[in-house]
Amino acid sequence: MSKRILVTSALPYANGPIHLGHLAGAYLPADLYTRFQRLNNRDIIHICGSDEHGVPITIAAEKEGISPWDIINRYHTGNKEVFERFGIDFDYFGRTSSETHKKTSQEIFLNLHAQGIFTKKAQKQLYDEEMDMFLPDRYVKGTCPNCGHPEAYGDQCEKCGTSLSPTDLIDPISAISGNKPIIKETEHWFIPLGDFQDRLQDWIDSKKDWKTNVLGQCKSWLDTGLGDRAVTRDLTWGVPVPLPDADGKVLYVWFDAPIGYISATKEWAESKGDPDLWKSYWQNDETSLIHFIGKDNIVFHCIMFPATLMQHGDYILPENVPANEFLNLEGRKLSTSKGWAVWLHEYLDEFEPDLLRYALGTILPEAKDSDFSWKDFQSKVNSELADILGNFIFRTISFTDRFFDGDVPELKNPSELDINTLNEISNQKEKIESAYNSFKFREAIAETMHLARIGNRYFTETEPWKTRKENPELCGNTLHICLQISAALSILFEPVLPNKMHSLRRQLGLSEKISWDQVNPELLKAGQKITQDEILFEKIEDERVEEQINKLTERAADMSPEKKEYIPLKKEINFNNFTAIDVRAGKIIKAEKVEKSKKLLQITVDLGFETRTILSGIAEFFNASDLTGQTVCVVANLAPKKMMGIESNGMILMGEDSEGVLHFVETDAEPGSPVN
Ligand code: B3M
Ligand code: ZN
Repeated sequence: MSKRILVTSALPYANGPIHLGHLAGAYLPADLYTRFQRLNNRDIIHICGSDEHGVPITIAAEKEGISPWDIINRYHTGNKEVFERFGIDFDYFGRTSSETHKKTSQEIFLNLHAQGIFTKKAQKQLYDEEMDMFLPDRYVKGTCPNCGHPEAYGDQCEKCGTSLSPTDLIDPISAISGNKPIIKETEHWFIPLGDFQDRLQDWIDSKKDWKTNVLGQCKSWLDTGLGDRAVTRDLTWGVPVPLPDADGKVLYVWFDAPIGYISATKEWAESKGDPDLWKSYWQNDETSLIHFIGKDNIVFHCIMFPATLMQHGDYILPENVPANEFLNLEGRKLSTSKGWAVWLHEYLDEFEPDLLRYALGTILPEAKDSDFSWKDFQSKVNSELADILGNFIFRTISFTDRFFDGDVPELKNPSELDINTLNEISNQKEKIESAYNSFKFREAIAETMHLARIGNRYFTETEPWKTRKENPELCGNTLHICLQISAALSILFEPVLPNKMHSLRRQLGLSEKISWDQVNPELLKAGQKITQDEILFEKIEDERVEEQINKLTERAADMSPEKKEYIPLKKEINFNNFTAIDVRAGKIIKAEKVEKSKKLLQITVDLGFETRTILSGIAEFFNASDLTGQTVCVVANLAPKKMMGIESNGMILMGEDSEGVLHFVETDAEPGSPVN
């Protein structure tokens, strides 16, 4: 067992708020793991922070017309706070715009540069002439060469997941100006990942216990063969490349961001008054480094960053990278740009953190994508937290309170069932800890809930409401055992439900200095006082989740590109202007092409009181022979107009759709009827 554990979770881009997809990918599993290890008195720190560089930040700033600093300050502060409210227990939440980070990433870049690792070469890049800038990564959009998706980004197609270079895109356009870019040459520093191929392969081959989804991605990268990767970009926002011939160049965000884990650890050490402390985590073989990330970050954490660290030589490599797959929402892919997301701050304004920690914990996308739905959230809260755990604790404590004066009864002459039930505490404890240690959080949570289920069943089977009168000793045994299970649960459920379990321990009179190894069948002493105060879990009414579903669908509808608003095509008129037009119902009785005209049809319309000849520019859309019998609306008081030697007396109204196709405005009214 390693001496120390260094947990990192992916640095969220400071360009938007945290949503449930973020939580399910990295932060909740990282927090469950960290809390579990802390309970086991392991030396563990959890490091995170804001990723404040890269194109996602500058594009967000440009969209709002504010500076990147405004964007990162807003979201860094907001995200840090919302993580705290949710109970993600970071030891340090740094940011990559800090001085420490700039220094640290420049040092690491220079170290590799001094070893002669990078190759500098000219590269053809897309360039926006009007904006006078290169268009790296997400600054350019176009059609994916792999799947034909028309909205692929310069670094990745989000539809098929292929990672791309800007020049791979078909019909690229600049994401900021919409201009068609030109190709221009520029120089960059590249890390020749091919030179690391064998070392990376050996290292990953040794990771027998990594998750199959992670090993699968690594294998596919390694099998394709690693090439050169640019570690610099032509941008003004980022860590400047610390070389004399690098004006206007910054480090590629995926070069500097993972170094953010190191710089944040340095800042943490400083905040502890022990500035060198970070070294015992990053530069010490007795530390296990664990990266919690989402699946889209695997290549950076398992190939690129390890290559950097290997070459540098002074740092440890990750022991495990338990990356999660994606979380869908109500059966659809989560998408912030489409408004299909549940924001954590909005959730927390409505519900308690522990409910989501549990509900989301039971559906973490550990092996494959999973789906969050509000109905499922409600059912997890109502039929598991409230009906099983909450009910078990409530009946145990209130029964003790009412019939035993709140004293833990003694266990006397336990039956076989009593002993077996008590043994379940240790059985479940073992199963739970082995699940936590192997990053199987869903299983850990299910096994913990299982202990509550065992307790609930035992309570029902032993019928203390009957034995209370018939055989008080048996009744005392039931309550003794149920209280011991409750006490064990108050620790075993601590990683998932920290607030609720705190409250439970208070009711059971347990001290706050708890640890996992205390969990045993004798946590409570006979005679010890317990007090009932609050009910742990209230059920969630249907209306409350329906409200959430409505909020989600309304927002998505609001943000949908199909959403149309009224854009006036003509200036406002008054009522008299409108009534000045004499529109009548009519029926076409004859139509023919006007000779030598591509567009005009000569149409004879029955207006009831007379027949009129009207010329209409619809020949490209209709066959003259098809029009007989068509009902139409006609502007009857339009001044006559001569075209191609024929006088037109009126106008047939047509609707024009978004493709420019014309449609008749039909009416069932008799010819001659006014249309108002
Ligand atoms: N900011 C990407 C992401 O949010 C990125 C993670 C950096 S971890 C070093 O998916
Ligand atoms: Zn694609």
